[in-house]
Amino acid sequence: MHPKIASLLAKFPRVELIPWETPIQYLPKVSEMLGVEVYIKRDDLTGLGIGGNKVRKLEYLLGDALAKGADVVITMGAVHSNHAFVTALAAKKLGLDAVLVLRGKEVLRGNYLLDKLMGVETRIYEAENSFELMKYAEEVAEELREQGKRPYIIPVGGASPIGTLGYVRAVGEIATQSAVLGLEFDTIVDAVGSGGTIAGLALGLALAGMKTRPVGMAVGLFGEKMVQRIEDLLRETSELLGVKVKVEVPEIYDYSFGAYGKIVREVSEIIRLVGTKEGILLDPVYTGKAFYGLIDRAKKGDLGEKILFVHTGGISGLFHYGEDMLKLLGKV
Ligand code: 5PA
Repeated sequence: MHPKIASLLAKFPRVELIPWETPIQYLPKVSEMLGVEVYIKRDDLTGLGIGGNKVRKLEYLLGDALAKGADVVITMGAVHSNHAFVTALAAKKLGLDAVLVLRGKEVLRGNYLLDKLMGVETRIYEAENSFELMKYAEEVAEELREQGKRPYIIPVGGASPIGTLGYVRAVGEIATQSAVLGLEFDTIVDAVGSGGTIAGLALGLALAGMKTRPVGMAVGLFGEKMVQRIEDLLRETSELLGVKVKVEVPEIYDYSFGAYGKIVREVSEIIRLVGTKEGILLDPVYTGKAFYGLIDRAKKGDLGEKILFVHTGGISGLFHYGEDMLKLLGKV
């Protein structure tokens, strides 16, 4: 752990949900194919439930919830939300209750199936996007308060300044691991959904004084609102940490293929390629699209010679959308 990052984070309450440092692995076949060195930070192996990036954010978010005396956690997302399921599971592990405010078609697959199997309370609402669910989450919180409960709301994807600390910490881990490996990455690439992961990476890299460039691959439509959200997260998280650093919004490319959650053949092919060449499973909503973006940009020479891809998890997506993917891939 990078000493400066460790000391900046020391004052924040954190519950340890990740029992290890996630490994950084070399991807020989993909590297050979692209003519650059591609490494992967295995944050799919964060070790709670289905793993993924959300567990890092939850170490600080649930640390804060416990410090504030909460007894029930409310969060929101699409029915396939990795974040929602992992939040509920981590909350329950810590003895807290959880209510999930979700949107979309109720199909008993992937994470929604896991929500049900784990007996998590879910409520489904109509909304254009997950950010619109906040008003329903506030209604649920009010209802719970009237019953004498102490609710704690976690925003979509855990994208708050406290959640963002999780990825500042991840950079602290990457800094020492890359020093041990004798590697200096030109770029760190990840999938951008709610924006918290890329904001934490960008801030962490600036604090650690690393030259590595963060590059985001947007998996939902990327516009001014998102840039604003990431700018706000960068500023508010710096304030929370009590540091004065000016960090620009990272480079972000749109690899949504037209819509968040749209399942497409090109991405399904990349998932099969990385699975069969490297033994690593990506998902069709987040990491598959981001890895497609990595391949595309690396071929154009935009990502430098040494690239670190952050595998942010999301394996449940394969079990939610696998049939659609198979149809797109055609018969084997
Ligand atoms: C998600 C997000 P950020 O939200 O921090 O930008 O991370 C994007 C991301 N990879 C990357 C995986 C596997 C993810 O699940 N998921 C959301 C969810 O509800 O699960 C927040 C959208």
